[in-house]
Amino acid sequence: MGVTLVIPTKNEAATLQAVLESSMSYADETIVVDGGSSDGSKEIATAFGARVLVDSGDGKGAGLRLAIEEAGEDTMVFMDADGSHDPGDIPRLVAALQDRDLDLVIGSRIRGGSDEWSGSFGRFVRMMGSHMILIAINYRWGIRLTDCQNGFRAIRTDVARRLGLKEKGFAIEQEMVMRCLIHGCRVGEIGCHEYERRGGASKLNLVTVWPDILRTLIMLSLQPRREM
Ligand SMILES: Nc1nc2c(ncn2[C@@H]2O[C@H](COP(=O)(O)OP(=O)(O)OP(=O)(O)O)[C@@H](O)[C@H]2O)c(=O)[nH]1
Ligand SMILES: [Mg+2]
Repeated sequence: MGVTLVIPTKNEAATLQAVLESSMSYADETIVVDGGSSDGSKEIATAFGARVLVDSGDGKGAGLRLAIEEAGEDTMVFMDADGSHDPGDIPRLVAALQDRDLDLVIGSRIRGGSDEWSGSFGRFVRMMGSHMILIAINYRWGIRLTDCQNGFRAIRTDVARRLGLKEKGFAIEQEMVMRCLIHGCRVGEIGCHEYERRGGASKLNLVTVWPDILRTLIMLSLQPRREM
């Protein structure tokens, strides 16, 4: 399987070079999809030979959707630019897709552990919120996932294109899982460890992200199962 690695990036100059150095050898094509960085991230990506796409600036979801349209290989792996993920897990994600005949494989932080889910009240709230969403998805579709929000994941490109993703922001991750389930696609997971971001600043706004996620959850939960 050919692999397109997609790295959504917004002002990640502090970490992008190291992320590219350690990950590009696992992919046949590397796309850095940039959300209007002003810190030289785009230039770093170009210098490293990545294909650079510039999204509409509406958020991470807009970036991933552009990369899905543009990917040249039959498998896509999404990985953040902040050093939170171990590029050595890329072949494991792709192998799970192939060996277990799955359409989407999520890197589960419950199975692999996370350095970002404990240590402060804000992190605890974030972890609890993620679990509530997860429980709702598991209940609605009768499955047993342990993580539906991690951005580190692999999906078959043709499936990703047919999902009709619409989210522009951070709700894209849940939307991808839920639309896969609506269409009867096979969703699985493997354990992947999540590290603290290695530098730069978080782009996640905890106040604005939850309404988006809840809206997506309610809207998609009401949709019947249907063919793609
Ligand atoms: N293309 C694009 N990428 C984005 C945008 N917003 C965030 N990203 C990238 O999406 C990835 C995830 O964003 P983060 O800020 O790390 O979000 P997070 O992992 O939930 O938050 P932290 O745990 O604090 O790191 C990072 O690689 C960001 O640079 C955007 O608008 N467009
Ligand atoms: Mg991050």
